[in-house]
Amino acid sequence: MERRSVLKSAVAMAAVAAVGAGTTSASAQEKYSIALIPGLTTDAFYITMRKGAQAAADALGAELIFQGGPEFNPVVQVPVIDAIIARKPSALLIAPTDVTQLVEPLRKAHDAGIPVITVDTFIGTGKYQTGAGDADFPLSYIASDNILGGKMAARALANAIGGEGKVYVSNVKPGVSTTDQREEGFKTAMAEEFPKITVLETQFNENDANKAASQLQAVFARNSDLKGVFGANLFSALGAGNGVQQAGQTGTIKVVAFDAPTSIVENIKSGLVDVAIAQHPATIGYYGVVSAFAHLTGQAIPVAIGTGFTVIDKNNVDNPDVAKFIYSD
Ligand code: T6T
Repeated sequence: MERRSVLKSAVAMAAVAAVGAGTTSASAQEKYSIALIPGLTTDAFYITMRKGAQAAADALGAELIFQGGPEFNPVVQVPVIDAIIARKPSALLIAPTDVTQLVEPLRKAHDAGIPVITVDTFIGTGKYQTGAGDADFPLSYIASDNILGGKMAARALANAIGGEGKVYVSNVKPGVSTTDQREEGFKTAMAEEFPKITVLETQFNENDANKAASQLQAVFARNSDLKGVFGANLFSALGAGNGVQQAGQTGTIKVVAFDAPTSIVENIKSGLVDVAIAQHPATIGYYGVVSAFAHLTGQAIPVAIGTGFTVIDKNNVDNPDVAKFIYSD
C-alpha cells in the first residue's frame, strides 16, 4: 500500500475505534490532549516531528501540546516533564534525552495515570511491556532503526573512501539511545565488512556543532591521512562538515551525515557532504499521535513501530520524491 493510504487508513481505524469504544459519540466525543516533549525545541528534526504530530492531531480532532527545552539535556528536560504532568494531558509522547536519567521522571507520569510513549529515543533497553527491568512501562517506541542507520552510514562512508583508511564518529554523548545505536551499527559494519578501514576514537561534542568542528580539526592535525567522518546526528554532522571546510579539505575528507536539515542540500551539491541519511521525523510524530489516540480509545497498539530512511546524495537531491524528506526549520 502507498504510504499516504497507510497513514489515512491508520487515522480511519483510530477514528472508527473512537466511535466504537462506547465512551464517545460523534456529538459528544472527548477532546484528548496529547503532549509531545522533544529532545530540544530548536532542532529541525523535532520541528519536523511536531508537524507530523500536528497533522495527525488535526485529523483526529485532538489537541497537541508541544513543550520542550532549549538544550538536549536531562537536567533541562526533567522540569518540562514535571510541568506537563501538572497539566494532566491524556497521553505523553516524549523523546527522552538519556536512557537512565529519564526513567524515574517518566515513571511519575505513568504513576499519575498518563500513558507514556517514547518517540525517537528510548529509556532502559527500549523493549517495553515485557515485565523485565524497571523501564518497560512505556506503551510503545516509535523511531528509526538506528542500528541499521549506523550500518548504512558505514557502507556509504566506506564506499566514499574506496574501502580503506582512517575514519571516526562525531557523536553527541554516551547515554543517548539513538546516537549510541548509530555508533554501534557503524562500528559493527566497519568491523565485519571493511577490514581495511580503521575507526579512530569517537569524539563527543555534547550536541554542539562548534565543538564538533574543532574536534574535526584536532583529529586531522593528529592524523593527516584522515579519510572520513560520520556525523551521527544533525549537529555532529553539521559541525564535522564545517570542520572539514575550515581545514580546506572539502571533498578530500569525506563526510556522511545523519539527518537532513535544509543546509544539507547545499552541502551535498558543493561536495562537502557525500551522503545524508534522512530520518522520517514527521512520520514518527504522526504515528505517535495516532498510537496515543488509538490507546486512549481502547485499542491495543504495537509495542514498537519502525519508520524508514531516505538516503540522499548528489544524484537524487533535486528529486522531489527525495527532497520532501529534507527537514523543516
Ligand atoms: O538525530 C536526531 C535524533 O534522532 C537524535 O535522537 C538526536 O539528534 C537529532 O535530533 C538531530 O539533532
